Amino acid sequence: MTNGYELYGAEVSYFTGKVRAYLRYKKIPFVETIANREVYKTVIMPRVGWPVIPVMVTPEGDTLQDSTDIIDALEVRFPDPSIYPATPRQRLAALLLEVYGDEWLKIPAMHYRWTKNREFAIAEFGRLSRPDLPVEAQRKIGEEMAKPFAGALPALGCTEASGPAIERSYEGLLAELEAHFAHHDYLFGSRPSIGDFGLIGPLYAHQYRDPASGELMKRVAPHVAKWVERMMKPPHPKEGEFLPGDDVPDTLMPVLQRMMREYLPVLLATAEQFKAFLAAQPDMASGEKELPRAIGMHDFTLEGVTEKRAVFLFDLWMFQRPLDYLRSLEGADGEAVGKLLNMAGGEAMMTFPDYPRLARRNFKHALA
Ligand SMILES: N[C@@H](CCC(=O)N[C@@H](CS)C(=O)NCC(=O)O)C(=O)O
Repeated sequence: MTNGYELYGAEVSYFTGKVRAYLRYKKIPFVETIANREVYKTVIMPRVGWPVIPVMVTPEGDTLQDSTDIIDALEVRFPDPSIYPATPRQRLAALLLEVYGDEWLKIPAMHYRWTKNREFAIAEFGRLSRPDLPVEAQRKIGEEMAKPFAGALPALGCTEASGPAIERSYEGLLAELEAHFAHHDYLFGSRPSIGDFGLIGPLYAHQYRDPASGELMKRVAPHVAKWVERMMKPPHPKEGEFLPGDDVPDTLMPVLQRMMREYLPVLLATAEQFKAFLAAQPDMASGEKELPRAIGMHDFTLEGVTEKRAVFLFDLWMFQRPLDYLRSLEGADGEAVGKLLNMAGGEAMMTFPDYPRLARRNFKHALA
């Protein structure tokens, strides 16, 4: 047994923010420990096998990793109030926006952090890892620790060529969310949903807390900044309702349209590339060899600019959630979400090709 729920993470971390916001809304008692060098060595590596946060250790001593798996395990233990809308349009939109926040909005988050908040991020990385050292030594350590993160920019498609398009897309998204949060506390009413928790990942640590990004958000999208504050310090934990009548507010349509326009072609190409990859790699198709995180490169287009990015399996694992839900719907429910997807420009989701199912084993992707 341990002392309640233990969260290992950091203020600078995308997915720790998602889990922390959830724990606070649900009023689940937890202790957060900063994942410094010692914690990576003594807790994260032995339990998870690779360096990643957030990690949760339950009171029974079980390890959970991946924000989605952490949240879903806790939803079983603390079901009320559910963060999953019960009605089809809201639920599908929430699941879609979780994937969008988790995977696609990494692009602007990483672009802004490492091109506009670099010195701050390096100082924070050093301070969190080695609080015992003087500032100059922390800076050197921060510089080392930042390498894999800043080095991931080209794999995410963040380059000098795509930078202006990333900024146009992100500022467009901020304007769309601003129009929504001017009228609603959360995406679907007065209760946060899994979609809100997906979006808070990029929109807290990177886009609100990093100073240059926070200045931009507060200036051009003050209602979005207020939503971030509500998410991170819920004024009414465990309260609120989803809008009646399965309403997906019109103000969310431009956000869903942006997701479908920018990201659905990438998901389709990723599914096709995964099938081709397995056909060419029998030892991976048979499960003998571990799947890699990325399976090559492909083109993507943002605001008219085409750039290359790595093809990540994480996207396909996450996309199974809205896809499974969509495929489970019949009759009037199926028709209702069909109309929603049409309006969002996401018709292609209804004929999305089957692809080999992904599961998580030993905190990594594996064929199910
Ligand atoms: N999708 C995972 C991803 C976790 C993740 O990417 N964590 C970042 C920090 S926010 C990290 O530790 N990355 C190290 C790596 O990916 O190698 C989650 O939801 O927990």
